[in-house]
Amino acid sequence: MSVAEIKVGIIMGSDSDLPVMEDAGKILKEFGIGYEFKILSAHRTPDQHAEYSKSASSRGLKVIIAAAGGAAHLPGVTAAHTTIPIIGVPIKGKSLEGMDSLLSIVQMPAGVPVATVAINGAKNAGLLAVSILALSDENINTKLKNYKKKMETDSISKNDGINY
Ligand code: RP5
Repeated sequence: MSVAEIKVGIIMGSDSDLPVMEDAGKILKEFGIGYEFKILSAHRTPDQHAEYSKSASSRGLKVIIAAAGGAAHLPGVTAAHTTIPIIGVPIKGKSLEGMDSLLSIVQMPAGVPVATVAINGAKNAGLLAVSILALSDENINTKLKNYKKKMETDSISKNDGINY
């Protein structure tokens, strides 16, 4: 896939975040949306991360999903560098059940928003990126409507066979 077709950047602080973040990629793939995975850390690779965030818009990215665990500064610092919508995914680490990541990401100062999903909420991060892109793409919008319709149908059908 060419760089021009990539609409969503999925960045994360460590390769240890990958098993969770693969779900975001799966959703984007399902909707036929181009994406890229990058390991970038606000702490370990600050220059590379800043360069990525500052150049994201000019490279054609429309949304960035940023995941981090612990002192999870990656989504917020990304938002500081760009006007592209940032979706933050708090990663559940080895301690504190992911509450450290959640609070680090969700408590942004006024003026620098990050749309924070649930702890390990990579699937919803992918779907939120789809929703943002659907605003300006009728094809994606139709697919999203169909996705929701199927979810509704599947949920209703779970009542079949329940007799109590
Ligand atoms: C964060 O530190 C990463 O996003 C990861 O969730 C956490 C631990 O990283 P590793 O020590 O596993 O590389 O920056």
